[in-house]
This record gives sequence, C-alpha cells and structure tokens, in this order.
Amino acid sequence: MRAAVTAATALTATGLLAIGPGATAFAAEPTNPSGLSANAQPGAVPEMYKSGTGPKVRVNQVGYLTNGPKNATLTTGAETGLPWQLKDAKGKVVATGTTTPRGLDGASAHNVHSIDFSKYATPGKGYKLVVDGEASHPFAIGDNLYETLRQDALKFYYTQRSGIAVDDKLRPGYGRPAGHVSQDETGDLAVGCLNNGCDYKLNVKGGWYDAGDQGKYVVNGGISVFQLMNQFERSKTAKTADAKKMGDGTLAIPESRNKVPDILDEARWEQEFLLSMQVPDGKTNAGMAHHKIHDESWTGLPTLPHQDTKKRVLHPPSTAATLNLAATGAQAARVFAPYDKKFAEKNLVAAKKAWAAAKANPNMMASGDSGSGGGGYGDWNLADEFYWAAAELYLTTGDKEFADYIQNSSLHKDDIWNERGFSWDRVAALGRLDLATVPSNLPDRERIRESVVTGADKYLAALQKNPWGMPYSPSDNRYDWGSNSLILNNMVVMATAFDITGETKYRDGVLQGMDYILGRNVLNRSYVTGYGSSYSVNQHSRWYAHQLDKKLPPPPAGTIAGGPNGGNEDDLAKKQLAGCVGQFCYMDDIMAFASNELTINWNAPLSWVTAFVSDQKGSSAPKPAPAPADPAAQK
Ligand code: 9MR
Repeated sequence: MRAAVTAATALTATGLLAIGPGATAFAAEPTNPSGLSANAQPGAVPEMYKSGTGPKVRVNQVGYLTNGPKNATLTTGAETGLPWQLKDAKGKVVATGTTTPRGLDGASAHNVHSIDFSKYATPGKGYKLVVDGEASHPFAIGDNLYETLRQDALKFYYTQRSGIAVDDKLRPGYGRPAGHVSQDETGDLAVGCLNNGCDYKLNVKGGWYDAGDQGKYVVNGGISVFQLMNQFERSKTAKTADAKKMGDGTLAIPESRNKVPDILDEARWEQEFLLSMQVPDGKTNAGMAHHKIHDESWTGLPTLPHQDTKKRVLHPPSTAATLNLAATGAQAARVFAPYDKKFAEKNLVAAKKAWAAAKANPNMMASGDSGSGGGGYGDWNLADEFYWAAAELYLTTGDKEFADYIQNSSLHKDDIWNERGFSWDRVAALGRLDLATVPSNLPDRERIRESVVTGADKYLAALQKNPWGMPYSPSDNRYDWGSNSLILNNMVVMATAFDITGETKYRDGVLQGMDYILGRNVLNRSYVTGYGSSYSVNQHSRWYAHQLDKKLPPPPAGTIAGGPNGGNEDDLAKKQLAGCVGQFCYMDDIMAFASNELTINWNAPLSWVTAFVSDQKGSSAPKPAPAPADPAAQK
C-alpha cells in the first residue's frame, strides 16, 4: 500500500488542481475492478458510480478514422506502464504496446494511463483494447463511421420544430401534432407581453423549441441557427467541406427537394421566428427583439407541445436578443442570397434596424429570471454581442461603419480563447471565426486568421495535457452546464485552424475530442443517443419522455446530452450527485435536467464538428439511422 497524500499535495506535484479542500486522494492505490481508488475522498465519486462504470479501458465506442489518431484512457492503480493488446473481432491480437501513466486525474479522482494505438490502421469492426485483464467496449476503425451521425445531428431540428406537425413518414415513431398553433393565449399566433407591457400582440409561431422545455429564446436560437448557417458557409471556403452532404434532399424534412440545401431550409425555420420577435415599426422600442417567449409557468413531464395549456407570454425586448437578430439576420442575408433574394433582403433590413436599435439602447438587460416557466438566459456583458453583430454586418455589407466598429472593439485584439469555450452568452468567437474565414477586405484579416490558429494551439495544448484527450480542463475541475457543447465549440476552433492552415495536428485534435464525446470518459458513456454501445437515452424532454411513459419515444438518434455539470442544479443531482467530482457529475435520468438535457445550441456544434470529421476522408452514401435502443435493454 502506498501512503495517502492530500489532494492538494498530489495535485501540486502533478500540475493538477485540488478536487476539494482537505480532501484525501491516492495517486496509485490498489483499486476495485473499475480502477477507482478505494480511498478516493468521500463524495468525489457518487455512490451510484462506486461499483464501477464499465470497462477500465475507455474508448471511442463509435470508432477511429483509419488514418487518424487512436487513443484510449485506462483507470488503474498501477504506477508504471502496463501492456495492452488490440484484438480484432475474432479475438486475434493485432497490435500490442505499453500504456503511459498520467498520474492522478482531478476531473475523475482516478489514477489514469493513456494508450496510443494510432499506428494500427486496418479498417474493421468489433475491435477491443485489452489491458489488465479487461476488454474495452467494441469499436470500429474505418473511414465512413460518421456519415449517419452527420445526418442525425441535423435531423434533430425537425423534431424540435414548433408550429408544425411532425410527419411520422419523415420521422417514423416521432410524428406528433403541431405545437402552440391555437388562436387563443396558449398558442404562439398572437402573443401579448408580460404584465401587459406592450400594446400589441405578435405572431411568433414557428422556430425550434429550445430544449426539453417549450420555450423559445432569441439568444439561444441565435447561436444555434448561426452554427447551422456557418456549417453551410464553411463549405464555400474549406477545402475538405462537402456541401452535397447537407444539400437538398439530405435531411428528410418537408422542404426537401425545393432546390435549397436542406440545412438552410432547417435554419430558415428558426430564422423566420427570430425575425418575428422584432418590435414592429411605430411601437415603443421598434427594431429591438423580444428576449424570449414561453409559458407563464412551468409545465410538468411529459407534456407534448400540443398538450400545453399554459398561457404564452412575450418577455421584454433586450439588447442581447436584438444583437443576436442583427448578427444572424446579416449572416442569413449572405447565405440565402443565391436562393431567395427577397428573404435575404428582408433579413438585412431587419439586421440593420436591429443594429441601430441596439446602439440606441445598449443597456436593456434581460432580467435573467428563470423561475417563471422558462429559462432566464440573462447576460450582463454585451460587448461580445456587439462585436459579433458588427462582424456579420461588415461581412455582408462591407460598410465602413461596421469595419470601424470592429477595429475599435477591444475584442478584435483580445485573447478570447478561454478554457471554458464559447457559448450563447460568450459570442465574440463567432465574430472572430467568421472574420477569419468569410472572404472580405478587412485590412487585418491575416492577423485575425493567425489569432484563430493561436486559439487552436491553446486548445491543442490543453488536449495534450488532458488524459482524456479533449480540449477542456476547467481549473477547478468543475464542469459547466452544457460542458459537452463547450468541448465541441473548442473543437470548432481547432477545426477552423485546420481549414486555415491544412495542418494535420489541428484535424487530429478534433478527432481526439470526438473520442471523449463518444465514450473515452470516466463514465464509459457515449453522450449521443443511438451511437456507441452505452449511450445517453433519457435526456430531459417533455415529449421524448420514454423513461416516464413507455408509449413515448426516447430522444431521436443523434441527440447529444449536456454532459457533466458540477452545479447540480436539479433535485436529483442534489441528492445523488452531491459532492461529485468533474466528469462524475452526470446521470442519464430524465429528471437530471442540469446534466442531461438536450438543447438546440448543443446539437449545433455536434452537427458542425461531425460534418467536419466526416469530411476528413472519402465519402459514402448515408445509411438509415440506427433506432435508439430501449433504455431498459441497455442496463
Ligand atoms: O444552457 C444554459 C446554461 O448555460 C445556463 O447555465 C442554464 C441556467 O441558466 O440554463 C441553460 O439553458 C437552459 C434554459 O435556461 C432553458 N431551456 C433549457 C436550457 C438547457 O438546459
């Protein structure tokens, strides 16, 4: 037995930070079969995970690209390297090597080793890594492993649509009546303002439901629709991007075969909604956008969209929402121009109007109140929203006003690449990434492109330090709400650096990040429904509530869960995950909304990154999506 060391001491020595004050952890203690230190400090590993989380060797359960990096992580008490074997589907050993000890990992309270088997490059299915007498989940090696996910991650949006019936022929098992279409106050056709705060009603039908709730929030719709349009726009400049894969007829949506790329049809469903949230001409605050629209009070689970009987309410306009409309309107004007000039023009008019209104009202902050039937989405620093909107307006119009605004913003030069990634309330990166990739005459465009590469270098360095091989290591090991989306967004930065430089190391960083999402994590879990052998399937949703009502479906294949969240905001987490460390702050339960919700702004980077990963080899026809397994069958 080795002596115990305090977490703080051990972590100073290994460069990791404390798990908890005064906590005791063992760097290399003999373990139970999961590799979990039997003496890890109380509470670090929740009771429900103490008996283990599956095989000690964690892999990408979907698989590795033939010529890409191939890495895995082992939890073990051993301090020195252990022999590993790669076995094919028949059990034949096809490669061997030795693990690399990585020390105590503060994000999992485990002693870990990493395994690099990149040299093995023979395509096949059913491979397993075997170490310490234990075999990993099976995985494939090949070049077309991500084609179905490429489609599914985007197909997610059709079934999130509000204001339209979901056709069961297009989504077998997921058909449902239209939600929020009634003429009365429970519908979105004529919605009044909170506390009679305005003298008009707006028709805000359509758009996507935000998440497991049926609210529609402009600031979260903004980043989501941006990332879909951006995924499309990338195909105009990135050498490896394949526009056909998101083209007309690829997503089985009602608009398929209308001669417009399906990804843009899907984006338009949301963008039309964002436009409808703008305060009409002649009214107080004309040109501003309402922050959000949702029920007056929370509904229970399950509640299908058409069963919602609560009153719908428009919340006051906010500068943040207005700038989201300015940014996405300007972007939509660009990407839709070749397909629908009128729609493009309408977006540009709305965007310019929104910009002027935001400039005139720079401090109209949303209350951030989340206790009244919808999420708060409060944001009190809007310099980044201004920067993003100015960037999009500049790229579309080339106008000096916007060029000047960008040049004078400190965000144009600041190091904006923080470890916690970008998100709905931190959007400077959206502007910076577009200024780097969308062609323009910006005088310092080259410097901007280099800054993206510098950001990617930072994420690559973080990834290399992280024993799970992903670009996210919050310094206190406390993962954020929606951590999976932050990891994916950091991968977007690396992917863009690859598009800019063509350097393989950035592509490889993205591929490794994908491993974490699909199973190379302490929970041995693929966070994407229908992908891998042990995946999330009970995400918090009022209508994919299979866990509560077996007649309802689970979330569709290709739905990503938010992921570990140290905040434990829901009651279930408070009870079952109290004191949890890093990656353990997650449970696949429909009531665990703080770690296990599905959301439009989380599937958007999943889709973006999956398309990028799928693009990194020859193409193949998409196969039908795998049906999500019954959750019970997974246990
Ligand atoms: O994704 C949001 C996260 O960044 C915030 O910390 C959290 C609490 O305010 O809210 C999250 O957004 C939720 C929203 O408020 C309501 N719909 C579901 C969203 C995802 O959980």
